[in-house]
Amino acid sequence: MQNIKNIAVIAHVDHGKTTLVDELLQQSGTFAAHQEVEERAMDSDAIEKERGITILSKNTAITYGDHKINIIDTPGHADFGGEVERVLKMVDGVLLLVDAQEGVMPQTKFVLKKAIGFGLIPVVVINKIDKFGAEPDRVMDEVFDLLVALDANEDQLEFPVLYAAARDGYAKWEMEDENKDMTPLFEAILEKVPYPKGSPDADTQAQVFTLDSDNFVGRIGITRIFNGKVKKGDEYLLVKADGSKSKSRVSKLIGFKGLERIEIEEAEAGDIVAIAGFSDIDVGDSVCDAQNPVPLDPMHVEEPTLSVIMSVNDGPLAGQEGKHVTSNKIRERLEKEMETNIAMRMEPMGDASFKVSGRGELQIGILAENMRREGFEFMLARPEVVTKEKNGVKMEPFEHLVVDVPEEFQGVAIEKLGKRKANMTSLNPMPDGTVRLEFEIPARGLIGFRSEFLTDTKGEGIMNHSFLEYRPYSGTVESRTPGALVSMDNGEAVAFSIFNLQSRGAMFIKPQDKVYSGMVIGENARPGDLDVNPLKGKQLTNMRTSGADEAIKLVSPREITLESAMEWIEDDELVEITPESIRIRKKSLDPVVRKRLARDKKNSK
Ligand SMILES: Nc1nc2c(ncn2[C@@H]2O[C@H](COP(=O)(O)OP(=O)(O)OP(=O)(O)O)[C@@H](O)[C@H]2O)c(=O)[nH]1
Ligand SMILES: [Mg+2]
Repeated sequence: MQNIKNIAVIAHVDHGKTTLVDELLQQSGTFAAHQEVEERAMDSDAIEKERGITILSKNTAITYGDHKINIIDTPGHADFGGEVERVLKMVDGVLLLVDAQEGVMPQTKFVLKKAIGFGLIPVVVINKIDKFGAEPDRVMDEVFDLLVALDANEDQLEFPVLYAAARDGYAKWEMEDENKDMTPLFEAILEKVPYPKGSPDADTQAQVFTLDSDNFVGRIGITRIFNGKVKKGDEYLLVKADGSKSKSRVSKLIGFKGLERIEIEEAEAGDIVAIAGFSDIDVGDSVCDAQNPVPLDPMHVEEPTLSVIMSVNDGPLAGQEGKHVTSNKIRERLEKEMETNIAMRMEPMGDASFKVSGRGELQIGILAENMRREGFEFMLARPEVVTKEKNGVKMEPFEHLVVDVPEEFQGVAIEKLGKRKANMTSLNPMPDGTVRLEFEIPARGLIGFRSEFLTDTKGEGIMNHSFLEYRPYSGTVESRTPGALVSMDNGEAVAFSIFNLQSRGAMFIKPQDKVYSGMVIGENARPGDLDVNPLKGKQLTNMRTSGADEAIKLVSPREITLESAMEWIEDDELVEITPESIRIRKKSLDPVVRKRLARDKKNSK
């Protein structure tokens, strides 16, 4: 058997996972001397590059001495926790990175809890020790306390700790040691991560944890082989989560080496390889010996906590900017997504709409963003939490929330979160002069909170949250206070009228933007909606010079992103998404119907 180590790199968002993998690739000499490699090479997807975050976990392999190390880089954002969960089943060890200044954050807890649950011993890497304000000792204590709180066993509590600056390319056993290179971390992996169990002589058992596709061979399943061998050309049985089986031959077997993929003839227990030849291969499927199939447990990841209704765009501007606009197209695309994304769900709701559920607004937002880039047009309603019934009690998801704010904003943060049913669990001054507040809050209370929080803290507050558990329903929580400025006409917005409306609130549109009756064109500074006319030009009698319009000073409109719009809207509003635009509209475009609904709502309160 080869000497193999399989590890996943896990952490809270931005604590340096992908950067660390870069360095491990570089310093193991996996790249050829002349090879040009981009920064954060593993973040290969377009949206990942743009946003500087990892969305999908990805694997690579390096050679170190006589060992092969398979490394899986995972996403740190809470919404992609499902990715991390399924990856943890595929590895025999984890590198847990913790930012030496930020310390233990909500997603550190979430991923470590899962890793501990799988019995893995973490190699803890306190990263970014170069940072001003780094406090490695404090952070080390936080990690230890967390492990105790998570009921780690004795072996797990003896976890090894290294201190690193991934970006600067070094890791070391003691803070006093010299800053050299990654050798100590490579040693830690070889010494502390167990070898894979399983035997190459047993019957084949492998499991798919990610999908990929190749123009020549079609669908590819990236699998961890737990037992036996996988050989190119041989026949295997594919067993799905629902028990259905199909036989097929491996048409191509692909191994990993750095950022490259190489065709191989055979791989054995302990390794991670990509398999082609099974046309309907999916995440969680087992690839088994054809004569003596023993499938592995299908994967279970935590259920989605947030859902939104996606529907066909039926607004007056529908079909002008997108290629795929019908409900059939949308359904096909969503079905395709659900095959590979086991942390998401989709349910057709009739009347050309679908309920899409995921872990959070970002996860659903990324799917929506991918769809609009592919030419889709559709609408999204306000996100709702997924409630459950347990012993006759209605339960809702709660989140662990950490906010870091400059001291002067502590009061307003606590007050606003109180209204959203948050319960403060700790308050700690941080070395950089900010205060760290921790809360437990119903996920519902967080919908739409981010933009309000950023305004309240003048952009200086930082918030992070991740799923805690389901708890009994906590009653009504407050939502957006300001109303909407709603267009009462169809056409192109005029600078002069936008200028006049500016004093009413924050505008979302600029001159010449297409608007329609019932479209939300700004945020009313006061509660309640206001119908306004963004098309009104200047009266001729007032016209002095022809260039006067250009002299009007317009405040630049508030930028609406897909996620900020999803956060902002209320129950009676929708986000309209096309490849070119993101608009907000009222569900009902008819002003008379809207008035009646608003009156009914008021009366029912
Ligand atoms: N000061 C300092 N910055 C670092 C270090 N390592 C990484 N960074 C920076 O931290 C930021 C985030 O790094 P990434 O490697 O993308 O973090 P990540 O954990 O992969 O992030 P996600 O995948 O989105 O969860 C980047 O701007 C890095 O340059 C370090 O050792 N010191
Ligand atoms: Mg990353």
